[in-house]
Amino acid sequence: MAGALDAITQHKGLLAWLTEVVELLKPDSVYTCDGSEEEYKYMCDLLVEQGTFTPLNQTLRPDSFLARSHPSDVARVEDRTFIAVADMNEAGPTNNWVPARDMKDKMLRIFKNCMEGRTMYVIPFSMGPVGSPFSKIGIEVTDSPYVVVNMSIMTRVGLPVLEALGECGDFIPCIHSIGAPLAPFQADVPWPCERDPKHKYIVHFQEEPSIWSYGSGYGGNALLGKKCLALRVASSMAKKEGWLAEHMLILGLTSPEGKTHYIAGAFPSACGKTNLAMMLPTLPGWTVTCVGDDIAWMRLGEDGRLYAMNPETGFFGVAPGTSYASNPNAMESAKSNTIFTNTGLTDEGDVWWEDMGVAAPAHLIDWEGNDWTPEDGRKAAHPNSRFTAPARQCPVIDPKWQDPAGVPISAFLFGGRRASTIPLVNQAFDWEHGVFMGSAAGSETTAANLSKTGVLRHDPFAMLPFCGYNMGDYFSHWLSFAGRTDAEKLPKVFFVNWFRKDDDGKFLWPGYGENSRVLKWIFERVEGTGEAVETPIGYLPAPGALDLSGLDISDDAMKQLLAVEKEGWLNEVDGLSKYYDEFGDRLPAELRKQLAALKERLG
Ligand code: GTP
Ligand code: SPV
Ligand code: MN
Repeated sequence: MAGALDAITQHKGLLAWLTEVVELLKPDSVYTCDGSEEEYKYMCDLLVEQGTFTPLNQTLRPDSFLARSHPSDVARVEDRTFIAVADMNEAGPTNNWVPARDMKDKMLRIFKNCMEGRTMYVIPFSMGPVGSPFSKIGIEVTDSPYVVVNMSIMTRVGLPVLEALGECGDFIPCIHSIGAPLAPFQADVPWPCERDPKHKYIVHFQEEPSIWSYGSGYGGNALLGKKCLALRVASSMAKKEGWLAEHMLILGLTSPEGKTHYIAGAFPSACGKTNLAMMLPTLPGWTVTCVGDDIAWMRLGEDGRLYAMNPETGFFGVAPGTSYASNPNAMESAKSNTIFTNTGLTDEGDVWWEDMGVAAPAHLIDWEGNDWTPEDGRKAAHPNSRFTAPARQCPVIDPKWQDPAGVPISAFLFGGRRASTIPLVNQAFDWEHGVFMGSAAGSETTAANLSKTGVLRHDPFAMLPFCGYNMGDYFSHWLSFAGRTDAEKLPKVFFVNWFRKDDDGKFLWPGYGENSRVLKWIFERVEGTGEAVETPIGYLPAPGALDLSGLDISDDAMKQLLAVEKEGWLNEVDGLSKYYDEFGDRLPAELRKQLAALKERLG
């Protein structure tokens, strides 16, 4: 356990970097994580002692804990997230660009002495199976034990990673601080962090690469393997190396005949990835297995197909809305060994959140630590409250979920929250049209980031907050796959929308397990058996092609869900045309061509 690092690794680069970091951050002590079970328990005990963790009822929720964050620190901070490179055009119009050199100077000032009075934890972690040539190793230093235990669930942590690194392997330095040094004898608080939003920084030095995150202890701001490394840094490496790092779930869909196709889907934050990734199909005989719920790393295999792997080992899932009715496999995954953050706490010592499928208790402690009763009208759980659960606990985890080679992808889904216009499902004519569809994606914003919720924004490929380089170049990168393999080996592309609403603001489609009906049609399209009609926007299910057996839904609702509304689509075209302007000459000509062709088809 907490051994001196030079007794554990002979990696000179790592030791030199850590010496520099300690000099800069001035922690009281340094602890290197070995990734053992004893260590995890020790850290949980420490968090209980410090008041960050409340142990949950051992019978109801074994080996699980609740953390309440500071109310200023409840989600990702997109406007404090930066891409630091020399040339602004390499970050592109969708990122907050900062000149790398200036930002490095600033970071060196801000991080100076920021760990005084605290322990610095060194977390060696691997995104992807330890030792696989496709995995990436990071070393996160952090002053948050909460981050240590969450990283232990979400990634592969500890000595095996240092072993794989050897004496000269590459690693991505990740520096994290909550930005709350402790003076001698100063009492700590349960969730120390920088409270002024303008003093938080999530910075990616893409040219090195390295990650510097200051001020927040929450989710993607602080668990640096996830959005920072596995998406922003990895997407930029992937562009150079010819692969893809995407904000996508990966699922296996098996037909009653026993045939499996793997599907990857990109939906923006809090738009249904975890739910789809482990859904329980309502259609008899169909099964879904989960490879991953948030991030997919993909590369072309020797056979010319795209293979996807999940670089993570856990789920950091949205709690509200998760119930045995909507997502039983998530409920089972979070039954034990789980960290809950910002949910309610019942008098029995279990967690509770809105739409958990359990009646609200007469009294509980809400996410801010206050007494709560149903009459209060406030939410008991924060809308972005989360569970951190080990993927291995998912009852439908796919047998190949840790296979370093990944799984072959047959179909891509793009989507988002769209109350109008966008139909339930729609298939692209070909790869280029599919890339166009991905680029055209948009969604109403959610509580997963600190900005305003419910605002419609463009979110190409659900990567708006996560693409670590110029989005125009990203589009070109996606298009380039057509020239690198046979067209028929590339996944078929579909656009889905579970969030269409009627005039009263109610969802038209039941969603969740019923989405299996849409997956079945997609499976059949991949197999070449599903019936479709050609429309100006793509292929839609032919009448009767969508299996609605046993589903109580009106003809009128289905008509709306599968309509191609000319007015709405012309609006989309206009909006997209203006959006494309932002990319200037970095926008691939192919996408303009696709947009013009869509406009023409709409007539
Ligand atoms: P991140 O972890 O932020 O990337 O989110 P995610 O894309 O994994 O979203 P998740 O599956 O956690 O769903 C977010 C919210 O959308 C939850 O409150 C779900 O209940 C709700 N949701 C998910 N799927 C559906 C669906 O098919 N229909 C409807 N109406 N709501 C859904
Ligand atoms: C998201 O916001 O897309 C998440 C949650 O998956 S977080 O890890 O906080 O980024
Ligand atoms: Mn996500």
